[in-house]
Amino acid sequence: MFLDRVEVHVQAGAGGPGAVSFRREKFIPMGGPDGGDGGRGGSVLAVAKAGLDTLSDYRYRHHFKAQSGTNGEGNERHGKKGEDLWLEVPPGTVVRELRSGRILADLMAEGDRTVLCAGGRGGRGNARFKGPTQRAPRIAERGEPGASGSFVLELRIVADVGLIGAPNAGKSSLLAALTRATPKVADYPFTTLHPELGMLDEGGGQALLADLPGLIEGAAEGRGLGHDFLRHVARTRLLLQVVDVGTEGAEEAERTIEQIRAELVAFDQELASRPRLVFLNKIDLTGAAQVAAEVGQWLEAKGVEHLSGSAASGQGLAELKAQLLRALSALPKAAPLQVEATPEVLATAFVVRQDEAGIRVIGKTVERRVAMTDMQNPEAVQRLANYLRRKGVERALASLGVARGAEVQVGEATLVWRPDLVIPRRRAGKAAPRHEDAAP
Ligand SMILES: Nc1nc2c(ncn2[C@@H]2O[C@H](COP(=O)(O)OP(=O)(O)OP(=O)(O)O)[C@@H](O)[C@H]2O)c(=O)[nH]1
Ligand SMILES: [Mg+2]
Repeated sequence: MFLDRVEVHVQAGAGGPGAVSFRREKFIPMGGPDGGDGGRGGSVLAVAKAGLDTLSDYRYRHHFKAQSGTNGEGNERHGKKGEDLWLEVPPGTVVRELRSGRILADLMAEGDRTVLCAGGRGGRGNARFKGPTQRAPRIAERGEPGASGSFVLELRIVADVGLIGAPNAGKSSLLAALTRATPKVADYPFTTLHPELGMLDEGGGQALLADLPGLIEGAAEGRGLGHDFLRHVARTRLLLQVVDVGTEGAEEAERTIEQIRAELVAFDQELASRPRLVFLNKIDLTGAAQVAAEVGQWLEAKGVEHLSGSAASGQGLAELKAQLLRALSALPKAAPLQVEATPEVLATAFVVRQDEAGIRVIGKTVERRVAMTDMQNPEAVQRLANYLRRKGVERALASLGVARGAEVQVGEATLVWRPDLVIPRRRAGKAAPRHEDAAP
């Protein structure tokens, strides 16, 4: 079942409490403090996973909670980290804060990920409170509570080609003929109830095609089924308008072409300039070739690119495939939506992306913070590292398996990923085991 908008309520794990404990040795009744830190709570993250094309996993389950960290123990044993919880979503999922509706992240490409709620820091054990005046501290911290929040996940399909047209034009038939998808095809309007994807794979070229429900006059105002799905059109690079010239006369077909276009533009002005290719379909039917020729001339005069053929007989499809791939190769990839960060949501306002160009952290605030850091100053770099850790950037990177020494692009800057840099140093002189929950 297709589902393209869900609410989720998310709770990150709490940090475990630090321990109060003293070393016990023979003949020494009370040794020094040795209580370890609590483990960090698990975070809740969202990641775009290829192959998913609906949010239906979230139909019945809306509440998600990551594991808490466990208690620190004596002998400087630190608690275990809570496990992170991953919400897998289809590429093209936009994450919004429920209350404000603000966009936190646009997980457009496979593997894009963001932290929804960061796990709490583990409490420090008493071993860390030892000082010149306090030889036997009996205090330890409790763990920090995990962050919680409510979000809207909204799918906006990212496809290369959007198939649009009136009901019954043959959009689903064409998707089936061009790809391995098996959409429902039937001789009545509104057969397709939700977008369906198919991959066109031809001579080394690839394109993701989205078959959309039929559009009728008034769709932009909510008539028919099309309205809910018009926003999926918005993220396609090329529109393939399918027209039935087998059962419609030339004049009728021309009117339909205009009408569908008017609906798109009424929904989103920007779609007026979206590249468009018209496919005059059902040319196998009697008299259709004549109608196609007439409509073709009319389109020619308007400077609209067009082809004719038949989804049923396969006529003209090789040309259509070639033309689609050629047109796409000249078009830029769709850009992600702008993050609408505010002070309350800054913590989650970034996306980590890994592609041919490398690893990139995208997010206004994070980028600004990096740009403002004086990289020559070790203290400033340390502060930046702490910030990145607090905001969950470090976890998102670690979850990608980013190797030590790898380069990470943040805005204009290139950072060298060194996980140990972000761990604040312990008090000088004491060689304590390194632990991720250590804090100054
Ligand atoms: N003769 C002929 N029939 C076709 C062709 N393409 C589609 N059809 C028929 O037209 C009818 C509608 O086809 P669909 O592919 O379901 O049309 P659609 O545009 O997806 O329709 P909706 O999903 O309802 O908007 C079916 O009966 C198809 O068999 C074609 O090239 N030639
Ligand atoms: Mg259909």
